[in-house]
Amino acid sequence: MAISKLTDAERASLPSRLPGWALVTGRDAIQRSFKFADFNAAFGFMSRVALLAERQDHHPEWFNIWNRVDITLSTHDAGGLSSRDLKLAEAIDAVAG
Ligand code: H2B
Repeated sequence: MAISKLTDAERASLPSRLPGWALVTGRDAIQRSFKFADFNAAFGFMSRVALLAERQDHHPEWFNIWNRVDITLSTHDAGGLSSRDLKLAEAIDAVAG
């Protein structure tokens, strides 16, 4: 079962649907950077995101340095953005509060 990439209409809705996220230059992906009070808060966030990513069977590419977590989302099985990335991004935003 192939996963389809986002349609042009879905892409056009990105800024209003996911205002905190930006398209990655040179790649069909979205990214957002999160900042927390300290490493403990950042890692707690990552732990919660890890659990929901597992539940969705959809996983982030991410980078953490102390209180900062940079997340990139793209669907490897589709070779670009799909609705799975939007669903995960919305869930991540909800976890971040
Ligand atoms: N995560 C992301 N970001 N893209 C995928 O295509 C993907 C994934 N595929 N997590 C899933 C796992 C797939 O490899 C497993 C076998 O369902």
